[in-house]
Amino acid sequence: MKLYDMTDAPSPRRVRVFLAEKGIDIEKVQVDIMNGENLKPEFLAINPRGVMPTLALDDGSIIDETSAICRYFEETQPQPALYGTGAKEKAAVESWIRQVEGDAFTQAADVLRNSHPIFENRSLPGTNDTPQIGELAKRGTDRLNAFYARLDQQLADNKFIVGDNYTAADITAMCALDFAEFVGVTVPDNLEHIAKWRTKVSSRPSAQA
Ligand SMILES: N[C@@H](CCC(=O)N[C@@H](CS)C(=O)NCC(=O)O)C(=O)O
Repeated sequence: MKLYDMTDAPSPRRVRVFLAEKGIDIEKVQVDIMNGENLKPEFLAINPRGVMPTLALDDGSIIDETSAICRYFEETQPQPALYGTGAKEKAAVESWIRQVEGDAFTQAADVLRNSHPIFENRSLPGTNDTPQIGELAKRGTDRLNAFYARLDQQLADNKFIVGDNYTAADITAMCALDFAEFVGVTVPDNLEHIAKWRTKVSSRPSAQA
């Protein structure tokens, strides 16, 4: 089994943190997205979508999409449970992962990919040939700020995003916020609940994975 990875990219980081929390160690192969290595025939033969992370199983099949890869490991090694336990908590984890992916991850990607010259004609990840749209960078910033306010409210009454337990929702949000800050959309200082939660999740050893 191999994980196609790029150390500096935010989505593969979600898988690495998840694996570190589970105590799972697998082979990782670095693919340089900035140099377009993911769009070369060698990688497209592995995953025609050209996206990272990609998990290659020993039977030759591949799994992509971060949450799908994490769910594979949640099934093969259920403890510690990172997708929640019980119907209600599992649903809340799923809901928050989808919110963070749509309202934070995608928005940070829009800010970066629609403004930085290196992503000219690569404004969507993988094998798309899409021109940049400057307005999407502005909209991404606005939507991130709206999300920060909502997340801060959620964390006002919860130790972690869905309650008392650290879950894949926390991993997703930690990686999304670090990515958003990297692209220049910082969390406002007055959002104290995010600040407190962030110190907690970022000080876990897995955050360095
Ligand atoms: N929804 C996908 C997003 C994957 C994604 O966008 N990955 C980026 C790296 S963070 C990528 O592969 N980029 C390739 C490119 O820019 O061409 C997931 O969660 O796995």
